[in-house]
Amino acid sequence: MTKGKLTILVSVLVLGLAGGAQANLIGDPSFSSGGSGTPWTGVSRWHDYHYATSPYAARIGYSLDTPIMQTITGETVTAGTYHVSFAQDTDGTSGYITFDVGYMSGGSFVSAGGMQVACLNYGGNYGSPPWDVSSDTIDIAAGNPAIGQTLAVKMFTTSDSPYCSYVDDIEMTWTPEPASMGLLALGGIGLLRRRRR
Ligand SMILES: [Ca+2]
Repeated sequence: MTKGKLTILVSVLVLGLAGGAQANLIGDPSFSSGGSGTPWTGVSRWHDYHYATSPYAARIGYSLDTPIMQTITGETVTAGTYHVSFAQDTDGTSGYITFDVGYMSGGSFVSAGGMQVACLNYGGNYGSPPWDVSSDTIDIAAGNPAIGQTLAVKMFTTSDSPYCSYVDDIEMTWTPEPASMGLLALGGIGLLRRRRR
């Protein structure tokens, strides 16, 4: 096999893994390790209740100052759309769960873009059913300065309830940006950002 053909083959494989295969980019998405041997950082407490197949969930509301984060080795921030979903269970009456994609710089998380979903109120049933699955998307425009950095994610809550929220079964997949109106809109945002500098 020539070097050119090998490059094409590898490129096709990489594209397939990143987009077509829709692989979950999150490491230990169900917190199966229970707090040890995990890519997650900042989890203040692991809970015994479970949502699906593994008997732990992450508590992200115990301290509003402590997000959970992980670096996704081998993946970079890439223009396109990140599709995010996760299960949540909460004792909160207000607030939001925020999920950001970005990268780590000098021990700090730098956001490239994010999404917010409402904390859902189950009136004190936190930790036990019912759980609800929330989902949204994060668009990363072609001009985003984070592109090419090693991908990391950060999740936290803005709720003022100490028990909001438990999250579990986190999934994030990536697809290329749509080649239509979306591109025009994203290009416009890029131009605006450049003008502000
Ligand atoms: Ca779990």
